[in-house]
Amino acid sequence: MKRFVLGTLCALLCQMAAASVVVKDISYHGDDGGPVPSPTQYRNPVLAGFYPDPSVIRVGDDFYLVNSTFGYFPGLPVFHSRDLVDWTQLGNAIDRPGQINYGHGELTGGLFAASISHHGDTFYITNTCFYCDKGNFLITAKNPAGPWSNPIWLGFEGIDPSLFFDQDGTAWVVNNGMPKGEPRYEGHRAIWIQQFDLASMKLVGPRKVLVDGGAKPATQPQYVEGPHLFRRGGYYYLNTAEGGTGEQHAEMIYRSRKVTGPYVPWDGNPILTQRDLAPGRPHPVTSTGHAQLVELKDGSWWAVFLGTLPYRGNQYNLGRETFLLPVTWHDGWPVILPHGKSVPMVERRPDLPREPQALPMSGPFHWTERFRAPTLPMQWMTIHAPHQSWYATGREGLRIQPSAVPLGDDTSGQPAYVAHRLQHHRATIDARFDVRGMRLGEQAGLAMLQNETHFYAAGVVRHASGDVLALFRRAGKEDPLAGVELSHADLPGGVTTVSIRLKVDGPQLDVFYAVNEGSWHVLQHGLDASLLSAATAGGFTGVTFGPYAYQQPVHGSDSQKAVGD
Ligand code: 6LW
Repeated sequence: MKRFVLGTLCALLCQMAAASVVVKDISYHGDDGGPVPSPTQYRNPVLAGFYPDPSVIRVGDDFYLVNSTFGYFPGLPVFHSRDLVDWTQLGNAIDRPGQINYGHGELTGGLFAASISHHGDTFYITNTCFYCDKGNFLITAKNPAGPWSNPIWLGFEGIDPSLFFDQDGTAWVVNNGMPKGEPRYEGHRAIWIQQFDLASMKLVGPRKVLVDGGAKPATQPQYVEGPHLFRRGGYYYLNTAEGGTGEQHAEMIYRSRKVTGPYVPWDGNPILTQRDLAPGRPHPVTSTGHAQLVELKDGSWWAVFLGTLPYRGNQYNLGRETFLLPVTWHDGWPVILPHGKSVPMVERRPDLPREPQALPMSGPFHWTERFRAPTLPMQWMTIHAPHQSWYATGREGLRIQPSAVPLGDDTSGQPAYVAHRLQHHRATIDARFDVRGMRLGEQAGLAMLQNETHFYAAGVVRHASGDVLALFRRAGKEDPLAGVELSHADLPGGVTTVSIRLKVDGPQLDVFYAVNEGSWHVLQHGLDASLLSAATAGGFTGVTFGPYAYQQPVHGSDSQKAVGD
């Protein structure tokens, strides 16, 4: 038995030592300029980059927030804050490969909008795994940092389930679903409610429609979704998003004396939107919606919601980000932002003691990651969950074993790609690779990726004739799964270390490289980074970057050398 374990371990480690690349470090510098907050202010977004669909709760003096992550693993980051502004990630609610079966779907499928709640001594997250596993589920944890339970599948159709605990301890799930009967128009959806029994962990009693279509059904509202219930005074409030998660996105409010309705929409709706503002305004924020409101101990209210920061019209690469704004009350109705007002980039901080933050999540910042800790830091991700270990952190850095699956293949296995969210429009990413362990036919470098059909990848390719630094681009389904080679530079013989730099500035990307810690050379200037925007690439994710390693199919003379290698 012991020998078997050692044998298996050696098989893995020896294999990794034989054919792999080592990422010595990655440095990130990002600065988008913009208004600078004074000491009494904070900056929006509070979580920059691909942190969509925020859900927030308060438990005593502590706030917790979760985001959606789609096809990335680990999924559903859980953040903590005591001031609502400075958030520190505690863990990921989905962090075991066996917890959720992501399948081999598109990156934009997977873990949709999650909702966090708390009751007694337990935290709950409700979520939908879209196109994978069995739809809507619930997970629980005693500690929000984890471990979170395996999913309990809830078995109803639709998305965006949110669990609400009433004062008497009864629990209710609201979610987006198809309307009763035939949809009247494209995008016609409804908000449903059903009671949830904590003892059996099952939905009980009748399902009921609370909102059919949206706040003004005659206008055929699209995609009513992201519902949350809360209580204030003698009312139950229901807030929902509608208009779709793009430029038409808006947040609506309804209220009722009874949790099961009927809910009446406010005639002052929407309580948040940017859809009717002038496109040329300074510092535009678009697509605002999918909000959740939270009450502070002092009785004031705040809201988190998603928004995007576009360049050139409505193009944005970073994905949907998490914003924060104070809520004001008007005749018993909450308003996140009065009509016609643009989302402020800086705002007065909540009246809460300031909380130190482990890692900056907004504004200009830089960091260097050396991957020396025993595990990958919790903000790094892979595409779907790894079912065998192909990367390892340690004293030398991040060792990656190349995959035969290219970055663009979302059906046959897992590409070897370790991803971090891009958090600025203007950013420089430098990565140093020890390439001594690479084999013939292998490719390893730095990628910037919006999804499997839209990415850039700059990597060392080990040919029998010598090493080259090659740049690949995939700009649509028609391109090969590993991308089209745009350019390459021959590398001198005996190269041990190669550095690759990606410099992005809104719609422009420049790629550089350096050999054996030497000076930087341009590989290609002025590439079109807008193909990484949601407008071009589609989907719900945001851009990530990181090291990748790919075992290219080996042909001809290369294959003979590789066999004897
Ligand atoms: C999510 C829905 C939405 O489930 O987009 O922005 C979907 N809102 O509520 C994916 O994030």
